[in-house]
Amino acid sequence: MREQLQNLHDQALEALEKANHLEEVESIRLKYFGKKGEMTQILRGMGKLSKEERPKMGALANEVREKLEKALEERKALLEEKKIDLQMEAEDLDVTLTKETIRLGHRHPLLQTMEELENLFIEMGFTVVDGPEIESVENNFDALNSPKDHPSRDLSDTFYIDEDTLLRTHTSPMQIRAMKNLGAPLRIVSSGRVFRPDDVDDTHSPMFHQLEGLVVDKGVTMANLIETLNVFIKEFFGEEMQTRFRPHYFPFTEPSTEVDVTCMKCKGAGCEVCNYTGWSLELLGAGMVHPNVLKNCGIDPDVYSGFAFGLGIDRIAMVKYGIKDIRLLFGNDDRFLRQF
Ligand code: FA5
Repeated sequence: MREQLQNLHDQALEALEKANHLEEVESIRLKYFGKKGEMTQILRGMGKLSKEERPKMGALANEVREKLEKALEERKALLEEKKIDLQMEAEDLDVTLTKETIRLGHRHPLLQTMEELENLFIEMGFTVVDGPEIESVENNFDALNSPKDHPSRDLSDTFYIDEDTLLRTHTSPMQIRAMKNLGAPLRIVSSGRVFRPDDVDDTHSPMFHQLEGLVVDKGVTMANLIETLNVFIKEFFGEEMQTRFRPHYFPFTEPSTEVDVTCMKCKGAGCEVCNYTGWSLELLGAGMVHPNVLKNCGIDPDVYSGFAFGLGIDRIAMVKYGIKDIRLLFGNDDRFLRQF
């Protein structure tokens, strides 16, 4: 039995040394210590030994068992450690590896322009208010003193939803909402999308953006309007920019004007961008709020007066960044957008 124990000991250790996987260690354990394992059998055979031999063999068997159990544990621990190392090696990050970089997006040039405009007017003491794109005919036309036969009301000039509702054709209904909700005095700007069934060309889009400004107070004059717009234009485009006020007609302002600024490219000298006029595209409409509009909003025109203006934000972005075609702003072409 001594020899048997010695052989078992040697064979088991040799097998353990060769074991490279935890599963192998487990099958060795079962081979020797399982229910029908070799070591188990030997221990069971102890009973057949003589009284003198039993304690000696018992002590030897215990020694072998302890040694083997220890060896099994050690091999198991070693292989477990090795397994973790291998796993870590496989998951290791190679920091020197170059990977295609992810380009972060940024705000659309139109939104950037809108935010820049709003911030400028906030600095000038205006409050920003927000309004709906789906408007009532009342706010978009009637309360703005627009005659029932005004051409802009035609089906061909307005997207109607039903008889009383439309997609706002300008941000001017925000004048009505602001005056009715806030009363006088007030100083607000409001920007957003507007819609007109205009034919698409370089400078026209059926969906574009406007920023409306409105000041109502005692003693407000056309001089305040011109000064406010001049300060804004110079702050936004640069000191060298000149403004040109052309007389115009809007039902909701009297007198009314349209405003152009110096061509950004030639600074007024005349070039192909401005068709050799020295002036940029028409940027905005403005005027003194019509007394009927004040009255429609419950404000006494004998006490209060006001001015209003409506800027084409897309056109402003075009002038500022030298964009020749408005369609580029809505085309979502990454090659165009990443320039801003
Ligand atoms: C108006 O919409 C008036 N509500 C502006 C106003 C407000 C006048 C307050 C007086 C007082 P107009 O239709 O001219 O005005 O449009 C204003 C600006 O929007 C234009 O100067 C132009 O810059 C821009 N715009 C007009 N139509 C288009 C279009 N189809 N595509 C892009 N921009 C446009």
